[in-house]
Amino acid sequence: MPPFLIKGRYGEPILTRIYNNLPVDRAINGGFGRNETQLHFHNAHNGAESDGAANVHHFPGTFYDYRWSTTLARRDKINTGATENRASGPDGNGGLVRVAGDFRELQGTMWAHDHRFFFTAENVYKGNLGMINYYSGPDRGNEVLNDGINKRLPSGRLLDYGNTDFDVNLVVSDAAFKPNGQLFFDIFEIDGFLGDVPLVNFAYAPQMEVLPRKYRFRILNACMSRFVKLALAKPNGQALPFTFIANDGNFVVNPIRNLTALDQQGVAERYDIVVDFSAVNGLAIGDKVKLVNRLRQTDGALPGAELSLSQALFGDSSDPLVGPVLEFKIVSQVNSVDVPGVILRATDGDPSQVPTVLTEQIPVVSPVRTRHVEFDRQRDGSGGDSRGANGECTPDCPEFAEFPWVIKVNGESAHSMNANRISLLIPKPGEIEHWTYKGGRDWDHPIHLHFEEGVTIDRGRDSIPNTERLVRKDVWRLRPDGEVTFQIQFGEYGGSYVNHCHNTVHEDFAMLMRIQLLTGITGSPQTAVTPTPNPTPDGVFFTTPEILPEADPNFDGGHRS
Ligand SMILES: [Cu+2]
Repeated sequence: MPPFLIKGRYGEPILTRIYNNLPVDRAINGGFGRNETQLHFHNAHNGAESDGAANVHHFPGTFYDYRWSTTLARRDKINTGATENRASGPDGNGGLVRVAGDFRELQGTMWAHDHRFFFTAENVYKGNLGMINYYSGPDRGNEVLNDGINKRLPSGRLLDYGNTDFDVNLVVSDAAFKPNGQLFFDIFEIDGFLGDVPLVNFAYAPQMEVLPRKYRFRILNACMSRFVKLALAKPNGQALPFTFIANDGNFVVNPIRNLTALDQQGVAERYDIVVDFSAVNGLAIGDKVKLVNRLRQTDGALPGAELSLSQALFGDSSDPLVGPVLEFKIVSQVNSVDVPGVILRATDGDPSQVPTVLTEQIPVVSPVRTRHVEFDRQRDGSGGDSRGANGECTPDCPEFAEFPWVIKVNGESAHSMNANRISLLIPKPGEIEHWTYKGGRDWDHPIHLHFEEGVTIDRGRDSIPNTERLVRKDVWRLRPDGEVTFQIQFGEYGGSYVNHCHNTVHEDFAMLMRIQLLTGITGSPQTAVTPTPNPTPDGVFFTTPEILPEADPNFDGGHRS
């Protein structure tokens, strides 16, 4: 079964009802996975109760309604009257529905996945994930509609919006199998889980037929722990250059052309690229192009060496994930996915464009406050403090698990995940902050901040690639002993969100903290911290969360500013 793809558009909210039809008996899970779920819509601007990560998992025999509002960020500050044509979604008839908010914050390539605390890796690995594309005025998913707003990126022309004939989601992951063909997973491994079988859209070594023209690919790393570095190889083994257009669903201002490899890509990062399979790149019908992973990884905690394309094409004896993961075959005609029965031909031509400007830059300004967040491992072996005095977790966790992965805010004490504890608090919407994430020397972490994207400013003493510099992201690789600084602004909604490592094994063991957003709006329930929901099969009871000193927004390493 391939992962699902949901097409959303600005101006049309989505109600998604998730039924949990899993068996009630936990013992028949095949050795891993929890029969409880909350579905996180990765970084869409939704209210906390619909973010799928507020300790709101539900049980077999129940459903949960997620209100995916398609909110465009800054709707409370910028373009509040919805007069800007670029802040819009397709109306289905060639026109646009304008929405309030900042068009520079339009999102495109996103995904959704299980987020049951302490069991996320197991449940995602079992297949509870899919992709969600948001379509907008500029990013219409229609390559011929010419209204001065639409960027006409490769996509197709048969549907008003959301064409996928030439705009294809690629979910890259790794898996391991038992002799009986069932998935294997090691629930006792805490550094990270690496599979030995590469998958694209859950298929092993797939081949995709393409026409000799431009395609857009939306590439998601959906591994549990693995980093990848992808490149394209022509039949002669040379790199096929491509154009980078979006990072984590956010357009770069100017497309970055003639790349011969992507940056390393951590779990949950999305890279959108445009590839031209035509004679422009010396390709012809019958040629085959390979998508190749060039990054060796044999340790769950961090990646190893980057191999050259020619080395990687031959595979690597220490890592079966190095090498081709997907083959493209250039053909003269394909069947349309968007309108079954229609034949698309090489002779149709390629009306798509990759314009030199895709969006405008959000300026970096002096922040109202700064925050410093360290992602670390308890070196004394004492473990984190996910368990309370009686050995219980909130929510319940595996019986014998210990929790070495911890998070520190502004130099205060280190903590592992507890859904009833607030580690960081945003006092009111609209204030611009600068955050610095810091990693450790023996590992790399792809860190995900829910709900808002940050403008990536700086990587300390490391170089910052063009695909990240001043680019909006929602997942940052820290790199071994590295750090990254970004500008962030919260708005629109209050409530309980999280910040965590997206190496899902680290996340489960329990590198995750709760963040509280307050709205300051009189009459709103989010003027105060949110009581913690504690779901049970018989209903929900609420508890009052512990608030750490560093969740005082002005508390900075021992002094109050
Ligand atoms: Cu991590």
